[in-house]
Formats: sequence, structure tokens, C-alpha cells
Amino acid sequence: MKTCKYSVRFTLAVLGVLIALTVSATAATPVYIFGCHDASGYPRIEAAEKTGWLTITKAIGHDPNDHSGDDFSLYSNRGHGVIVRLNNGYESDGTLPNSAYYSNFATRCANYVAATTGADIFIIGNEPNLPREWPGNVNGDPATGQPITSARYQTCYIQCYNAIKAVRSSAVVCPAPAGTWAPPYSGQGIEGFLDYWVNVLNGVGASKVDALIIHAYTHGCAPALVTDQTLMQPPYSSIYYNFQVYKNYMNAIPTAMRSLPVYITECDENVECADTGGGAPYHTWYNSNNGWVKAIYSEINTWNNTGGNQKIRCVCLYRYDDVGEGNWAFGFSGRSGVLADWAEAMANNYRWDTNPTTGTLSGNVKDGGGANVSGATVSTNTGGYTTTTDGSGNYTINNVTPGTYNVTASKTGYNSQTQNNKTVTAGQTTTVNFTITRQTGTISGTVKDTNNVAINGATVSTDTGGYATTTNSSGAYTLSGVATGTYSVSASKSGYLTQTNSNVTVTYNNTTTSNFSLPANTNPASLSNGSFEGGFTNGVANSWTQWITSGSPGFHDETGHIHGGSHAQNWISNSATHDAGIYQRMASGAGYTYTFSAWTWRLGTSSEYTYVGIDPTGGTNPTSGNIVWSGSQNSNNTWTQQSCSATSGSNGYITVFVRGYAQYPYSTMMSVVDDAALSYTGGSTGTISGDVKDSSNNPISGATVSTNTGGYTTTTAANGTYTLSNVAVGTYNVTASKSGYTPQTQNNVVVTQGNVTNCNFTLAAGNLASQDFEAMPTWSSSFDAGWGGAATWSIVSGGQSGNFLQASRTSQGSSSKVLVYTVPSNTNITLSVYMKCPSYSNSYWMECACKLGSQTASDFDGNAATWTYIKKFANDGTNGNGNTWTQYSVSLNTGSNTQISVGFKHGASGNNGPTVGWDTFRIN
Ligand SMILES: [Ca+2]
Ligand SMILES: [Ca+2]
Repeated sequence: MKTCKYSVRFTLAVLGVLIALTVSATAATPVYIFGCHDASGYPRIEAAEKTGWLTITKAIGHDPNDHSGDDFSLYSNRGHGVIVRLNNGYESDGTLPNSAYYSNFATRCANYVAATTGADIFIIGNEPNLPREWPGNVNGDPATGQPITSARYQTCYIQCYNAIKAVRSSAVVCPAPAGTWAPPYSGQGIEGFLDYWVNVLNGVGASKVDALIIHAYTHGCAPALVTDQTLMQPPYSSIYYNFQVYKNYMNAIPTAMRSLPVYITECDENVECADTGGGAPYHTWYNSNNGWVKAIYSEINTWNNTGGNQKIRCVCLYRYDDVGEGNWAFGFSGRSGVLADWAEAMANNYRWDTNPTTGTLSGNVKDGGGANVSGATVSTNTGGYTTTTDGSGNYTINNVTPGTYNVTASKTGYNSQTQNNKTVTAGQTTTVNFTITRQTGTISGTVKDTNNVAINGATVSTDTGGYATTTNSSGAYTLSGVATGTYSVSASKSGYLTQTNSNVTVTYNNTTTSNFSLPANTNPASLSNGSFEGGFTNGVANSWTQWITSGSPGFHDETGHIHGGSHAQNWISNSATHDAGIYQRMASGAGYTYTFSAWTWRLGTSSEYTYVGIDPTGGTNPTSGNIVWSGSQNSNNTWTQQSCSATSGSNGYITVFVRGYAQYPYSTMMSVVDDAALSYTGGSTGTISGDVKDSSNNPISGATVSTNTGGYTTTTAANGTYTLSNVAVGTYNVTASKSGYTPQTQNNVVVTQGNVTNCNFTLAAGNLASQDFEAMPTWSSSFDAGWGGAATWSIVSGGQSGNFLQASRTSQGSSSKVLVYTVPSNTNITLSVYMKCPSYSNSYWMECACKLGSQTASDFDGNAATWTYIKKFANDGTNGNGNTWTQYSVSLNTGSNTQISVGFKHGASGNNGPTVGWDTFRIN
């Protein structure tokens, strides 16, 4: 044997910028054979006007509680096929973990697949016959680490396959490719690479292999090496030394797997070709458009078009990203010659499906406003084809039998649309786009104050969708044409506190009533433009309104007689009497004692009088008896400051007045006012407001917010906000709480008169229920099967934390205990428990399971199939966990149930069984 080919892998945050979405994205199946290792090469494939294949390596570890995944829909939505290689880790971590953790790795693989969108082809590990892929290896020394024998690989693979299929039956799960040309490691029980690969396939069996993965290369960059027939030396004397090695693999595929898809996920020119002209780094890829890439794809295209050959769906060039190790560089993204060679190769329409029998339906769904609609169902009238749109409103249905279809897009809350007589042709994509319009309803109601008096001109608006209107003189409003859905509706008006009604649900063609009762504003009034420096409109200072009850004085911007600044307000009659002035109405809480003052100046005679006044009820009639006036002032040609005081009521407004009264018709009767001011004392209430969020910064609606004294309490709106108004001035401890969260209290929240104190909360998710087994719980029910003896249940020290629940027995039998917990309905919950169980050669079972509703231990014994296992150990299944405390969990939705039953079981047949333990049970 001349050289051994092996590949080195790296930890790569290839997709660190992608955000995991919960939308479903249909994986794509490109018809062309082009591709590369690493997702970032896709623009090159698109530049060739092709869709292609992207191989992506992920190190996912083996934490069974890690539920993270990836969103590859960026690529699948563009029609690219995504092949994800699932590694435990790299280098000494091993492509598979130590065999003690195969079960955990299988759970982690299933978790990853369940949380991943835009990909449906998954490879379990990589080149496991190579020592540098073994867990614990030191620099690939075969004397180190735990060898991944063919038998070990099969054990791990079958667990992974079963776990993945349980969460996504449509996933395509593939055994790892072999490390091509690797020697046998007889001392470690590792066969030659081809025997190893075939033994894995035969050992796993055709029922658990969905596709096949191959790695093939040349030993150099000459294009002739692609078809070179040189053979290796013994013991591999029938194996090709260059790319033709792929035929060794193809010819070795077990008969039962001869119809499966085959993917070549690594292919390069190998290190002998490194163009070392400039020294390190030594490139795997020779930077030349010498036809090597064209030869590779031509070779596979020839294979696919020959006789009944098993189709090879892609060759992914290894690798696009410009990464390396030591002196070696493996990427070709910076190799312009290789890129040109690849582009010219892709100009060929090499298809793996050389005789397509089906076509594709694809398109987009928008709403009437042109926005993409995700989650819309697109289906055909015949053939049963259906899918849902992704987060961008796009859909693709592959493998559609050619014919003519009526295609319908529909979604709850929308009027569906059908496009008739759409023709699907083999090997082609038929584009069918849709516009579906929202179904609408109406929200109507009234806005009144807390005295049940209509509020005219209040603004009513929704939190989303931009629906808004104002109330009429009866306080009534109607929002029509509102898209169906649930809204938070707010009513607001100056002088009042804004009120929000959450969870207002609009249904198709129906009217939903949402009424408001607005408390008056609690803040003190604030005077605007008291300096009269803020501009004039038609002679009247901005923010002020003129009033005239007799005569017809003219109002002007006074620039000659000024108390401060350069402007003042005047009103003048010539040889005529008048009673006139200006007023300003302001929102105000109740209980404030206001002092309104202004500097006044008069020209004329002693018959010209000025006054200032306050209407504490907010009226605008200058003759109202509600107005508290100052004394009069009639000193000529003199600035005097006049003032008055009044206490505001609960109308929500006060009005301040300035009056000039010309009693006799002298030649020029002129009043001037400047530097008006409003101050206050008193007021006795303020406001506490803020929001309640969870630890992910998402709003928590329906949380209760209350004070420790005074009885102030409210609940948060849909956006998590709350307002406690009319809170007596003082210091409070404010608590926010909601089921499922740990309550939080903010101490020493100070409320000052008329002011809003902000008080926000972040609530940590808390346990819905817990059982620490520090003492024997009060069991809801217990059961011992009639055919044997009872187990011994005890609380002993040495638990995962503190004490734990131990079960043992002195004879055969099956014993169950059940705890019933109260849970909220329609809520996603996770049950977790720590268990320990030794492996045991004779018949036994040790279980923890749950079932919604109030159930008995007898039901757990007799109807275990209707229970959901959190974990089960048995001699003929998962045989213990090394007697090591390990956490197991299961998640479910409570639906209409308000109780859940949790069962603990210990049994053995014909012997005593092992001694087992449970600890730290949680419902979150
Ligand atoms: Ca002024
Ligand atoms: Ca404990």
C-alpha cells in the first residue's frame, strides 16, 4: 500500500449567524449532481444557474437535554439540498462518543433533527474506521482511544436511527462513510476500510439505511487520475488507487440497498497536488483550471447514464471554506482556477435523475397587502399533495406525478384561493403563486369616563394592524374591516389615562364589543406658553384661546409693553367697551391646589380692570360661577402681578383665564398680559406602571401586579404592561406573579403625587411541581402485581441531591407508585427526573412514566402502553445507566387536562432485580 488517505475535520461555526426558526421548511432535492462541502459555496452554484448539494458538518455533542438545532431554510428555500453530518465532536472528542454515551448521543441526534429545518439528510458520524475519529484518541494514534469497531458503530447507529425516526419519520438517515484507503487496524478489531463499510451496512440492515455516503479522491491533480485504473498493493490489490475507488464502493453495496440514493460528500485532489511553490500553506487544491473538476463530474454523469447503475446524486467538492490545519489548506474558495473549472463543469446539465418521472410545484403565497404568508397550506385537488409555506411564504412540492391539478392555498383567517388547471410536467417546476385576502370582522363599543359619561373624540386603536378611529359624541366607535385575530385595543384621550383591553378576538363577519371606562388623568396640570414667547396665530398667543363676552376688541402680539422677553398678549378696543380675554384648558388630576398668576398692564383710564381666574372644573365659559377670580387691578401704565387659587376636582381638567374689562368707552382701552405661571400644592395620588417580562425578554400577559398595602392590584396586558393608577402617595412593595413563574417583589417603590413611578419585573420560570424525595412522599396510589411480592421503597441518602427514592425487592414481582399533580391546561410542560440503575443480567424493569389526568398505580401496571415513558431500563432494552445519576425528561402539552400522573415502577421476574433510585423530579 502506498499511502493512506484520511481527512482532517475542524470545528467550524459555519452557520453561527443563522437564527433558529420554528417555521417548517421543506427540504429540497436538486436534480443536478453538483455540490460542495460547506454551505457558503451556494452562490457559486447559483451563478451557474443550478441548484446543488451542500454538505455541512455539525458537532452536536451528546447532552440529551440539549434541544438546539439549526435552520437551513435559507438554502433549502433556494432549492439546494442540505446534507448534515452529525458528529459528537472532533479530534479527541470522537466522531461518536464513548460507547457508554451512545444512548445520550442518539437522544441528542433526535433532539437536533427535531429542532432543525431545511435539511432532511443526516449522516451519523464520519469515517469511524479511522483512529483519529475515535473518542479519546491522541493525534490519531491507533493505540489510543476507544476503537469504533464495526459492531460498536452498528450499535450506536441503530439507536440514532430509531431515535431520529421517532421524531421525524421522513428524515433520511445514513451510515457514516468509511475513511477511504485506510488500512485495517487488526489489533483494534478494525477491518480494511471497504470490509468495514460493508459489514456496517449488512449489520444494520436495509430497513435502517435510507441512503449511502461515499468519500473518494485522486492522488494528485492531473485530470487523467479521475479515470486512472491503477490498483493498490496488497492487501488492497483489487482496490483502485484513485477516484475509481468509488466503483469499489458501488460494487460492494449489498443487494438489498441497490436502489438507495448515493451521495459523494467528499472529493478533492489530495495533498500530493499541493502547489508548494510559495511554501506553506500547502494547498490540497492546485490553483488551475486544468479540467480535473470537469472530469470528476463527467465521470459521475457517465456512471449515472450507464445501464442500470445505481444513481449517485452528487459529488460535494471538499471543501469550499478556506480553512486548514497546520501547514495544510483545504479550501478552494480562494482558488480561482478551481472555481473556473467548477463553473465550467456546472455549465453541463448533469442530472442524477436521468429519466425523471415526476415534476415539482413551487411558488409563493402573499396576502392582499403583498406580505408573505407563512404557514399557509397549499394542496392539490387530486393526488393528495400538500405542504405549508415557510417563513418567507414560499412552498415546494416535489415528486408530483405529471398531470393537471387545481391548486389551493388556504390559511385560517384568510379567504382561500384556488388556481385551476395547472400542468405539472416531468422534470420541470411549475410555478403557482397565490394571493389570499384576510377575513375581517368588526370591533365596536363605547368609551366613557368612570362616571359613565360619554367621552367624545377618544382615540381607539389596535396594537397590530394599524386600525384606529375616534369616538363620536355618544362615546361610540366602530372599527370595521379588521382582520380576524386577537388584538389589544386601547382607548386614549387627553385628560384621561389610556386603557387597554387585551385579548379582543375578531371573528369572520362578526362584531366584537369592547367597551372602555377611562379614569381621569392623575397628573398635575402644566401651563404652556406662559411667557407668550411661543408665537401667535391671528393675534392670539399659541396654546391660548381668546374669549369675548361683550364688545369686539382686537387681539395682538404686543411688542411695546413687555414684562419679560420680547412678546406679550394684548387686546384693545377704541372708544368702545369690552369684556374679553384669553384662557387655557389643561388636563389635571384631582386634589391639586393651583395658584395661577400673571403680570398685567393697562392703558386707558381707571375704568379698565384686569383679573386672573381658575375654573377648577375645566370649563371654558368665562361667565361660569365655577371660576375663582383674583381681585381686580386698574392702576394705569403699571405692571402688576395678579393671582388666584383653586383646587382641582375630578373632571380631569382645569382652565385658567385672564380677563380685561373695559367699563366705559374711552378712546383706547388696552389690556396686556405676560409671564403667566401655574404652580400647585397637594395632590395625593400617583401612578405605578411598567411591564412584566420573562427571562427571554418576552412579555408576560395576565400576570398579577399588586401592592403590599392599599389593595392596589391589576393584571398585565398582552404586551406585558400594567398601570396601577390613583395610588395613594407612599412607599410600597410591589409584587408580580403568574403561575409557572417565580414571583418577584420590588421593595420600596416610592409613589409621589401626580407622578408615574416605573417598576418593571423579569420573572424566572419556576417549577410547576417538584419532588426532591427528601422524605417519602404521600403517594396518590400504590399497586403490587398479584403474581409476585412487593418492592421495598425507602428514602436513603446519596441521591442526586440529598436523599433519594430507592426501590429493591427480595422476590419477583412488579410494584408501582403514582403521584398526581395539578398542572395548567393547554400548556407545554417538561417532566424531568434523575434515575440510576445498574446493568443486570436477569429479567427486570425500572421505569418512570407519565399520563395526563388522574391515574392509578394499577393503571400504570396494567396499561403501561398508554403512559409516556420518561425513561425505562430493562435487561432486554436499555440495560441500566451504569448506576450513575442521569437526568431524563419528556415534554408534552397538557391539552384540556388540569392533572398529570407520574408513575414509578420496579419489577423483576424470576429474581430480585437490581436496586434502583429516583431523585429530583420536576415539572417545568
Ligand atoms: Ca413675554
Ligand atoms: Ca433529593
